[in-house]
Amino acid sequence: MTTSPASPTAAGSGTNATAAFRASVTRSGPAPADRQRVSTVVQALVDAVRGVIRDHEITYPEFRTAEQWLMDLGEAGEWPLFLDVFVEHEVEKIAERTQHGTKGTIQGPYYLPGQKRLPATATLPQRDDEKGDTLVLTGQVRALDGTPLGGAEVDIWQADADGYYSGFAPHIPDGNLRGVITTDEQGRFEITTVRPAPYRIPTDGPTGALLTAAGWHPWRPAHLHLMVCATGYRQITTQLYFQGGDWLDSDVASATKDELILAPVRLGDGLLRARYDFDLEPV
Ligand code: MBD
Ligand code: FE
Repeated sequence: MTTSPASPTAAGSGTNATAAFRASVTRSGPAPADRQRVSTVVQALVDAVRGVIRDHEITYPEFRTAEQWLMDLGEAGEWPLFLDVFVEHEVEKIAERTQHGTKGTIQGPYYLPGQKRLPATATLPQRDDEKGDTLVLTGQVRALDGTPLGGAEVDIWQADADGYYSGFAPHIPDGNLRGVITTDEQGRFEITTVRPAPYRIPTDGPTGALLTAAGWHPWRPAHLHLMVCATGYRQITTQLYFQGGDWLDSDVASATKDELILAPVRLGDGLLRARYDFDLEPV
């Protein structure tokens, strides 16, 4: 057993994200495939790829490079990272068409279920020497018609002040900066945490190699992830961003929305405070 803190690697976070994804799909089980739907969608996908090859006159060396890179992506466990960064936002926009109330956005690859359950006013689990500005997020969960939803759950997870997630970086204790808050009778919550740093896609893995090869930056703006649910209401999976923060207008994962930007204020006690209310639609 090693006691020196290992530094995070793409292989480490990718492998853990792949394991987390497999665990999540085993729980819900695969949807039965509709043969016509599979045929239509997969045909369209293959046609799109063939179209790119024709339009851009893809060469054999380019094709072999792509094959190699796709195999690397799987071996590094980075399929969840790559798909959630480059594709999930498009799927979320389809879901958004039928979703009323608070805006959702992508879940990303770093959700872990079963975190510590906390009362309405709580501090997220953190290290004794947790780095960063203290942030207090208050708000209310309510129905679209304004009814407060007591007993709702606010599942929150975030990166630390260095931009790393517990469970996906070896030097952070399990469960750090993750928790499931239950709202009080008024539907209210007050979560004390630290302000996260922007997230940088690991540069030492295949997704990072692609970003470098294309000259694209690897950054997501600083964000909190939240899943808000109450019995009888449609669950919201979303993220909250910080006004004035870096990368808000060029998120590599294309997952920002104007409605999801917090404007924290620093009061006399030196703490950053922000308020955000969640409006859930009935199922
Ligand atoms: C993240 O933290 C994230 O939120 C997404 C969507 C993709 C990669 C890392
Ligand atoms: Fe994230």
